[in-house]
Amino acid sequence: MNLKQFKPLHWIYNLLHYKALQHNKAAYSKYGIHKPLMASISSKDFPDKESRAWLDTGDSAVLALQKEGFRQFQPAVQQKIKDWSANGYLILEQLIDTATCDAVNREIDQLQEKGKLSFTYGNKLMFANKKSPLIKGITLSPALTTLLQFLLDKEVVPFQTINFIQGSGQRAHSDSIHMTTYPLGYLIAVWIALEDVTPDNGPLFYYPGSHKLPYLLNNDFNEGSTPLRLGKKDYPDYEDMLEELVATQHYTRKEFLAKKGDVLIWHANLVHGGAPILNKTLTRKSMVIHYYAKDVIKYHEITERPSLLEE
Ligand SMILES: O=C(O)CCC(=O)C(=O)O
Repeated sequence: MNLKQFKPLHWIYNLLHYKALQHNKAAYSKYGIHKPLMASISSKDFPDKESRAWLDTGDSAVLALQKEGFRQFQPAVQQKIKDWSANGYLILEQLIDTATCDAVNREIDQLQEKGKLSFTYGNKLMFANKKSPLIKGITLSPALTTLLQFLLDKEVVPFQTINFIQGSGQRAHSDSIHMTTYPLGYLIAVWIALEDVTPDNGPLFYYPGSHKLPYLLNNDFNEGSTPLRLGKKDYPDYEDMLEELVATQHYTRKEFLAKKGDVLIWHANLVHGGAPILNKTLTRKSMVIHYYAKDVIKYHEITERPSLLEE
C-alpha cells in the first residue's frame, strides 16, 4: 500500500505541526465541526458545496455598488470589480513597479544561491514570503489586500507564495482542489508578472467564466476514502475530469501576455494553468500569492489534510 494514502501518518504529521493548525479552531466551532484539529477533513464533513462568498451570491455589477468601500477604488478598478462575477478574474496593469519586480528577482536569485530556496514539485519555488521581508511585504501590501478583502468581504491571510523562473506548464485546474475552504469560495490568488510574458515562454492561461462551474471535489472523482485510507484516485484523475468538463463548455481560452508588473487576480474556482513553453531557453519569472479568508476552514481536499498556516 502507498503509505501516503494512510491517514494515521497524516495525523502524526499534523500533531507535530499543531500550532500551524490553530487557524482552523474558531471556524470549526463556528461551523459545528466536532473533530480534533489534527484529524483528516474533507468535503464529506460539510453539509453543502456552495460558495458563500458575497459576490458569488449575485452579480457584482449590482452588489458592489451597494457596499461601503466601493467608492475608495478608482473608476477603472470599480469597473473591473463590477465585471468580477461575470469573469472570475481581473487584471491590474502595472500595479507593481519595475524596481520592485527587479528587487524580487534579485531576492529570489540570492535565496537560491544561498541554498535557502530550492525547487519543489518540479519547477516551484515555494514560500519565499517566509524567507524574504521584501516578498512578505508585497503579500501584505494594502494595494493588494484592500482589493482582495473587498472582493471576499473578509480579512485575508497569505497562505503561500510560489515563484516561477520558467513557465509552470501546469494542466488546467482550479485552486479549490489545492486550497479548499468551507464554506467554498474563500481562496483568492494574485499572479504577478516579474518580466514580460510572450506566447513563447509559457503564459498563464485561463477560462473566463469557468469559476461558475461546479466545484470538483473528492466525491466527483475519488469516492473510495475510508476512515483510515484515502481513495485510490489522485490529482491526475482530477485533471482529466476537469479537462473533460471544460471541454463540454464553450469557454474562450485566454493567455495572459502580461507586461512586467501586471497583476491578475483570480477567483477560487477559476480554471487556469500554465501554457506549454514553446521556447525552452526562455524564462518566465512570476510570483503567485494564494490567500485564504481568515475565518474559514482551510484544507487540502485530495489528501484531506488541514492546511498548515502559521500567522
Ligand atoms: O503560473 C502559472 O503558470 C500557473 C500557476 C498556477 O496555476 C497556480 O499557482 O495555481
